[in-house]
Amino acid sequence: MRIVAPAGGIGAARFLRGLLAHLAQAGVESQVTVIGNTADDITLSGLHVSPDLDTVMYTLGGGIHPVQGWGRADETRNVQAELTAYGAGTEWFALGDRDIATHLVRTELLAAGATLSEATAALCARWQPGVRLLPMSDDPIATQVTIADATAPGGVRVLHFQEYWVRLGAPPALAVTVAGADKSSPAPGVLEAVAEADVILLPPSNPVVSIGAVLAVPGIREAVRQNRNAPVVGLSPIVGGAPVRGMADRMLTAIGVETSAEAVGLHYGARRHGGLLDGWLVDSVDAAAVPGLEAAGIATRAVPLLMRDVAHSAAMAAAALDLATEIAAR
Ligand code: FO1
Repeated sequence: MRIVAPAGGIGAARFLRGLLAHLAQAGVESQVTVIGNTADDITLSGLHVSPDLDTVMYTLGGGIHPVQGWGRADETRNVQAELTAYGAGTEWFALGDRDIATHLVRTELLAAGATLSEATAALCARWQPGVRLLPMSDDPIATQVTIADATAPGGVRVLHFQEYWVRLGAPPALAVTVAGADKSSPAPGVLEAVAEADVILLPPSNPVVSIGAVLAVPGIREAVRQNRNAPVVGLSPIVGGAPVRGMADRMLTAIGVETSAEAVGLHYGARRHGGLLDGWLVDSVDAAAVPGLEAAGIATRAVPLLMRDVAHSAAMAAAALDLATEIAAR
């Protein structure tokens, strides 16, 4: 079974870990291709950091910091302390010593002319994540968030996503822009993977700055819609009216979408009405959303969506694949 999943960071990585566990337990012969969001990427101290690619790679490769969900386990921050002593570096974005090695290898490869895809493949050769991890694009794309700022000209400030999220703690946002996406192309293999997929899953990532950023790369959304052999099943990142983690509520508000499992499902839209979804999983607490989503043409199931451990995320993956099978059998 060829499974393709656009992915953001922590939520997607934890879901994918459950997916791989389920496929192994069920003895399903499968290849999983992950299309990683690169619009969170940031250059710090000259190093190219790809947070969402690294979170997937580390989580599935066994090197992730288990509590944070980003960065490396068993981390130290001696380099960052030295940078601070020089008055250099950016203390607000924690770069651990082990993590810096990843960014050094990536940056060295890019400087030698490699593409982000090639650099990602080289890093994954070490980590063996058990999926094919493709950047959504090898072109520069950066999510920018606009906030109100009375002290700034025009009363607004446009921020790099990481500064908005990590440095400022995600204050209310007025707009979100995936800068550069319109001029970008999908990375090699992305469109082919989508076209050949048997199932396409939208993990419980941020629908605006993670999945939304991947879908903003020209050609990817259309490739998903055009592959009629592959049921598209998404999992709500919103449970009981709130994001399970992160700032999806502020991002959804910025684009005028209510923070609910139903609103996000309708935001992705039913494939039969020009959207993406054939199926949608909401948490059991949001079971009341099922009839409205079904009426909108999206096959919907209410199942537990809190990923407390691998077993829970494996059960979620099983539920998503079961729904995909049901949809394909129609
Ligand atoms: N998130 C934080 O909240 N604080 C940090 O200091 C931080 C550092 C960091 C370093 C490397 C990396 O790959 C991710 C890091 N993140 C940090 C998480 C990151 O902001 C998010 O994982 C994604 O950008 C959103 O999905």
